Amino acid sequence: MELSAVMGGVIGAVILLALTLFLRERAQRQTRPMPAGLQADISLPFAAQWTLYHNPFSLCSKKIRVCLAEYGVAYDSVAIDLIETGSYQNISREFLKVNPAATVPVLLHNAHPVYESHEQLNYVAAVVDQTGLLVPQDPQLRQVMDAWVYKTSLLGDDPVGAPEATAGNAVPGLTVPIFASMLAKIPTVKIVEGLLFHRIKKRALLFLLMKRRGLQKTLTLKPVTGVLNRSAKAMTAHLHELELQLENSGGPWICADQFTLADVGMMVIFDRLREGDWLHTLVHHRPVLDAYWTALQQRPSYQAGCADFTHPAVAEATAELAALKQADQWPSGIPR
Ligand SMILES: N[C@@H](CCC(=O)N[C@@H](CS)C(=O)NCC(=O)O)C(=O)O
Repeated sequence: MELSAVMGGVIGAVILLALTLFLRERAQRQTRPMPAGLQADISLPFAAQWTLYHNPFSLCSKKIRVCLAEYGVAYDSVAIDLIETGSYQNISREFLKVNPAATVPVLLHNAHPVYESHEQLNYVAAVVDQTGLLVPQDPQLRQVMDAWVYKTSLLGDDPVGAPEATAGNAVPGLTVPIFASMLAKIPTVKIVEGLLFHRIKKRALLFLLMKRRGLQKTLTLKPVTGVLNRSAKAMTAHLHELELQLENSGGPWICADQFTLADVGMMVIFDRLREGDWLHTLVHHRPVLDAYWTALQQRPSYQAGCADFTHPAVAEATAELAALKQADQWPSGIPR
């Protein structure tokens, strides 16, 4: 037999083996959307009353951490890496048993998972808040709070495509510069794992592109400038609505003098604006919003749920974005 025929056979066998291994692995790591709220029919092997699967940087993880801190609820903490903080631990076989949708946060109460962070806020309140600590007793104010919990939610699989829907949805687009800075330090092979196994391929593809181009070149990509401009415009509108609400309520909170779950949702959005170096453009020049942000940072829950979880790569990204602006190297055509 000719050498080339032997080589061809070997290469074919290797490809077949790799494909078999890949298909077997993929079968073990099936991802699918999950329904929101408490899943009473799912029981996982957990002994603690409350367990939280979360990521230091994730917006929705911050939200439930702040809520638990406000209520003084103790929980078992399980940190899960996302690709931006180091690896795709959220698509590991172990984590997919906890959440087949591959997202954090997941709150477990007596071993039953609760999915979606806005549902988690309401769930914790329903279980622990007998006195209305973070939930107004007045029905009208309750409606206001519910509306703002919704407005601060991150909804759907493609929030970047719908930043006008909620202030929460305007966040991922404004996070792109932070992602681009963080991904520079992540090995390409780790990002490819997402392409192979994550149910949403678009995100992994975008991350690969960011990784290849680096921060500054990512910021000049046409689709990225489009996303940044659209998200900044949408966030400006959401913040304008918040400003009116704070003026109407008389402050210092969304529901007047009661700090509620709605402020929990807003706190983490403002914290993300801080991380993305957007406060100068979107908040500081608006006294009502600036005073609100100052008050939010003074809550002990801000320290416990946000500041105490500062990820070094995020702090570096924030500094990098601020430095680019200061050195006048921020691309024109996108908000600064
Ligand atoms: N609507 C969900 C959003 C959950 C979500 O998208 N979480 C992000 C972090 S904020 C995540 O896990 N991303 C990982 C990934 O998609 O790979 C919620 O409010 O909990």
